[in-house]
Amino acid sequence: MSPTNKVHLIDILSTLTPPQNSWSAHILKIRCILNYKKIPYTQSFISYPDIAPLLKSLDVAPNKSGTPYTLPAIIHKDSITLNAHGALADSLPIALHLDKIFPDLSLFPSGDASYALFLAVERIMATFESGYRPFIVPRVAENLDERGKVYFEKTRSAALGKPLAQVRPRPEDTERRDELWTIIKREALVLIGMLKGRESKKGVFFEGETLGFADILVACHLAFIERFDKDLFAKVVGLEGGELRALYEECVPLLERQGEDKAWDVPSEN
Ligand SMILES: N[C@@H](CCC(=O)N[C@@H](CS)C(=O)NCC(=O)O)C(=O)O
Repeated sequence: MSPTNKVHLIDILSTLTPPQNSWSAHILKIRCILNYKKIPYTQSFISYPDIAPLLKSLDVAPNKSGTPYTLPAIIHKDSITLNAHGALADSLPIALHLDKIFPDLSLFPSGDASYALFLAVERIMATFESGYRPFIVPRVAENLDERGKVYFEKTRSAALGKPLAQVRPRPEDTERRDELWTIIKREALVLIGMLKGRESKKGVFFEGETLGFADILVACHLAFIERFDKDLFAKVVGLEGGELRALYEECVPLLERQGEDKAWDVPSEN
């Protein structure tokens, strides 16, 4: 199959300045894939409260757990037949789909071994994220459009059981800060050990000189931190010999390159 029409990527609206305006680690994964494989794409940025109405209108199946309707989503009628709109949500299914339809520059350079590596790194990133989230999530709200901010504060405060503004540890709360930093550092050091590899290892990526989906995943989490907390970002990428910084810097063009803007109509909830 050789798809001809462009893939459309739906991203979340924010007040961040392009080209650093894509910020969600989940959505950045798909942006990186589109950019890495040089897949022609269009993009639109929509406000948080419009995500569910839009995905419902596109007949996207709700997620089996967690928030039912989430971004990223792509629309590509040439290759997606799950619904009449050619829409697909959830970053891993989207990544696997794009890798199948656009096989050049595989996301899994060593095949099954790369996929296993990705799953292991994803597990590490989940714990790493539990350490950095309290620093970052309150800052997301501060950088959303007005409707997005109201929605985000309401849903996240309800999920966390306290006002979002109280989630970020205050500068004087050194005990909580140290506790979270211990988690971040412990997980980052595992990644760094993997990136350093054995004595003979060359290249900044897990598998050496060839990028894979595990590298993209790490770069996207680092970008999420970078967008909202430059000090924490500097502390993380400064660990050891700067292995995480080197990986991140190689991925910056993939994180920043933009598709062609294309407005996408969003239905109202009622
Ligand atoms: N498992 C999903 C998670 C995606 C996710 O959590 N997306 C968030 C933005 S980062 C979202 O769209 N949330 C919608 C909402 O909170 O209403 C994936 O990997 O795509």
